[in-house]
Amino acid sequence: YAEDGYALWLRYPRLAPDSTSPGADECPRFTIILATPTGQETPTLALAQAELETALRHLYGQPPLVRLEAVDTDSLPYALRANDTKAREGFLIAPFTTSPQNNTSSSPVLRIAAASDTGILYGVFALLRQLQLSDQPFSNIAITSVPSIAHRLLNHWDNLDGFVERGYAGNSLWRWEELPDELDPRYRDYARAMASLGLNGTVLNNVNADARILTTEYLLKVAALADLFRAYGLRVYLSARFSAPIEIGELHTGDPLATEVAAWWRAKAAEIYALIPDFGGFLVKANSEGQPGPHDYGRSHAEGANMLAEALAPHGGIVIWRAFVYSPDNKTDRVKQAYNEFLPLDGNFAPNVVLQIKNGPLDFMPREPFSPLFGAMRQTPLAAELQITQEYLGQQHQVAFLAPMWKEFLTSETYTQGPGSTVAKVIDGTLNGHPLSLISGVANTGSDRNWTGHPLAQANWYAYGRLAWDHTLTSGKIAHEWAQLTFRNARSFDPETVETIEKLLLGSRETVVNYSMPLGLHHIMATAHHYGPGPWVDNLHRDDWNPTYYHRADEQGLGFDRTATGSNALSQYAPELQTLWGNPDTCPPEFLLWFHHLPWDYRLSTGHTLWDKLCLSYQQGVEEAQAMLSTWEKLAGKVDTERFTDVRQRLARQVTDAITWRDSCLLYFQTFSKRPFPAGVEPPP
Ligand code: GCW
Repeated sequence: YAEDGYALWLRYPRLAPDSTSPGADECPRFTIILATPTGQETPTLALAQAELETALRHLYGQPPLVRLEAVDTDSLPYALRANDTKAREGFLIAPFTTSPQNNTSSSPVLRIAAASDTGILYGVFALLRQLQLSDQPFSNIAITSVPSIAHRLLNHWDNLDGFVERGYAGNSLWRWEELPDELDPRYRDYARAMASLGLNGTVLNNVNADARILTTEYLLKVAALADLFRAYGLRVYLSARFSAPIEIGELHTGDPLATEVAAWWRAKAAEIYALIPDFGGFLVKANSEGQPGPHDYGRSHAEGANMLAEALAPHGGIVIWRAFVYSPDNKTDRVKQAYNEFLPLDGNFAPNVVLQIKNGPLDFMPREPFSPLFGAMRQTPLAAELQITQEYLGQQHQVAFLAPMWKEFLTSETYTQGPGSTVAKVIDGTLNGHPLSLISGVANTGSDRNWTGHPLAQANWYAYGRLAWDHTLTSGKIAHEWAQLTFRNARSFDPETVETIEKLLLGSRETVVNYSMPLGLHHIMATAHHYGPGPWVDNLHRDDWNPTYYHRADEQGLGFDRTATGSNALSQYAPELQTLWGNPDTCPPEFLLWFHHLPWDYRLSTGHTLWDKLCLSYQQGVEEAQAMLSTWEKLAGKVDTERFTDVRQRLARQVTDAITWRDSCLLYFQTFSKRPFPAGVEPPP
């Protein structure tokens, strides 16, 4: 079929016959047992069977025999037996051996067992992935897997008019004007892709929410999607606008402590659950960037969140309250505000509230240290919000594989309970003992035929899903999986092509950092659209939107002093990190200008002056971008023409963009440094 990217990582190319195969080209007919507590056919198990049949027919030329069986839950491994979402969604895949007298066929038998049907579906996708990745014979596959995090969500920033905020792959997938009567077949393909990664939740609408999504008219549309997604284990959530009782109700206030407001939300929750019994809950952006919220009534975030939580609690729903807040009047340092606003509220949130925090304290920059809230707030379940869409990393024009960035974040030490207190353990609930755990990724999907605009950006959706399931996976493993699943060709499998793509992906995010915001620089992109450089003063009304606020270049030097002599944002971290990051000589170079304002002649451990290192970093970024293009060009004839050409064109643009970044930033910063470019740096024209 056409390699237009629509099939994502679910292409199922024909594989060479399994090595257990007796004949050269003949595959044995595999038998797969799906074992659940009831052993009964359900819509989810029907999907699991259909997936196995289609996939194995493509992979081996013959569908398997699939049998349903009841399993005694007590016989499952402990990890799958616990009474929580993680255990219920886990699975076990193991070879099945019958006693010799019962063994009527010599063909291999595998058994997938789980405590829920969704667990089986996830197990089926894991098996299919494994078959395409390893040379293991079918009958040797043995995997037990349980997700690290209970709620694994995509956040769509999709508006009701079809526009996607920070979306670079076409319009929204949701055709609101057609729903609920007409169901685009693409909804199923979306849900199937989500299930293939083990993602179990989707927030359909933008956090800059339109209250109309909560009207009956729209809830019927949402219910149609939820009905379709259910069998895939995918639950629907909605972004709720805090002022909805005024905008779509008949109230004159949205005050969370007013009884009529609480009653309005209780009734709304009841209406939603009558239509969507497994509705996930509300995501709320409050008192941030002009959105309404409890502060409008002199109430706290906790009072706002708890009022909604109380409405959802009887139905089992949760409130996902965002911590992305900053004010125009914040004169000290924007990155300190969320901590200052939320830490005093720790312990005040209802048990079905989770606080959703962006990975860094600023805003999805190419590189940021982790938000200090992850270390500080111990009594509240904390969720990570990652951005899959590349708002600040070249959008759909540039390749930036984000797994290394997310791993950097997840493995960050908070030190709150000594070494090993990683951000990942905060999010999965284990460090602070929270049963509620959640992760969100801001989607990079859209109506483009290949889902993500840039063909290689599919790898970011994939990587997010895989890490949400298992945050211990390495970037290398994820890149390898994705490249192999996505670029393996029928019969003519070429491991070198896969390896080349894998390596290209793995270095790409650092390349983007190097040519755009190296050494801890941040927020120096062009205003509003956030594409390309713009470190200069812009005609903005707000200090905290002005790039000069962040880089603080002057004749003396460059960078934001966040130590005690500056904003002291550093004090929001554990003492170990304050010591490490507080001294420019021990601060890792990648955070240097995040935490320090340093003289142009400051000498780094590499022996370079700050100015020279800055120039060399931008130059390195350009050279790396050029190398990505030439690496890709070597794949001519090895990758299908459609995807080859598409990626080549985008990489060529990425080189031009990298040069623009380097030239703009260096010429601009040179007006302060007044120093020449070091050898090896091509002078900008
Ligand atoms: O990064 C900024 C984006 C806004 C976004 C906001 C947020 C949804 O530029 O487009 O709004 O963050 O995360 O709320």
